[in-house]
Amino acid sequence: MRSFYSAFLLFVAFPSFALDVTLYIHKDSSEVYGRIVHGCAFNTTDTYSSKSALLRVGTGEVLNVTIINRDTLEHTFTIDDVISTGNVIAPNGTAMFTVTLNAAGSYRYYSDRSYGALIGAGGIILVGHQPYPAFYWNLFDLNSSATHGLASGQLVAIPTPYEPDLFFMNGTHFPFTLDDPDTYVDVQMGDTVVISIVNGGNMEHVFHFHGFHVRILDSKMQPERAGWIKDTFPVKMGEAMTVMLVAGQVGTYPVHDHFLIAVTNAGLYPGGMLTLINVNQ
Ligand SMILES: [Cu+2]
Repeated sequence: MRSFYSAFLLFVAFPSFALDVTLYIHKDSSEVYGRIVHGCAFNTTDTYSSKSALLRVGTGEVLNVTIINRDTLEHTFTIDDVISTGNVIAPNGTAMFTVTLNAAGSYRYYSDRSYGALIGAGGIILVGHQPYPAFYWNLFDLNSSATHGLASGQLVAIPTPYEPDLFFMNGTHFPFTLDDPDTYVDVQMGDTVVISIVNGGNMEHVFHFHGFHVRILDSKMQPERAGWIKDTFPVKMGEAMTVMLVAGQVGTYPVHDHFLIAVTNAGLYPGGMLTLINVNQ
């Protein structure tokens, strides 16, 4: 009886399902509101996009990540408190990592090199919280003129005082946040969904929901807030958190950073970290 029981536990603890993904590290420049920005990202295709990959796995599911580094500098695949050593991807090299996350919630993955993390090389892994549909807000801010020195490695830290001029959700900014189905929360009346939020930027952001209060399901940096029901909450630097939204009323409602500087594009309002929740009848 005892051996039967432990065999059963073993089966539960080590399910045999797995997700295999390939990510490409790209570094490139693009024009955003007339400013040239040097960015770095983990992309799902072999073409640069400022939107880093958003991954979703089940709790305990094996995640096999193959990373192809297209940069001429080494990078890392880092998840705070999960993988922080032996995680280097050589310049123009390939490396494979296997990660199993047993606790439901949001995780931030990133390259911990200054020429990675400080110009946007990071994304989200959402674990569990099935069966709810998920949306993702990968937050990032930058000072466009500093990105060039950071990208080359000539600058290894953000110059102070930090004066960010561009603000991103999933590599894009309002009004284009409404063109991205991960950022624009378009749901049906009565739906329950989760929103996975990571702050990979260089300042705190404070999110304000119009029309709804959301339930904080998990938070890496403020775990005591799990279970709180709020319409405004801080998303600290390095934070990874998940909130639950119950779409209980029809209509269109803004969600934005309460620091109004972050709701601009190169000083022009409205822009940046602003999206909408649209609840259809
Ligand atoms: Cu508001």
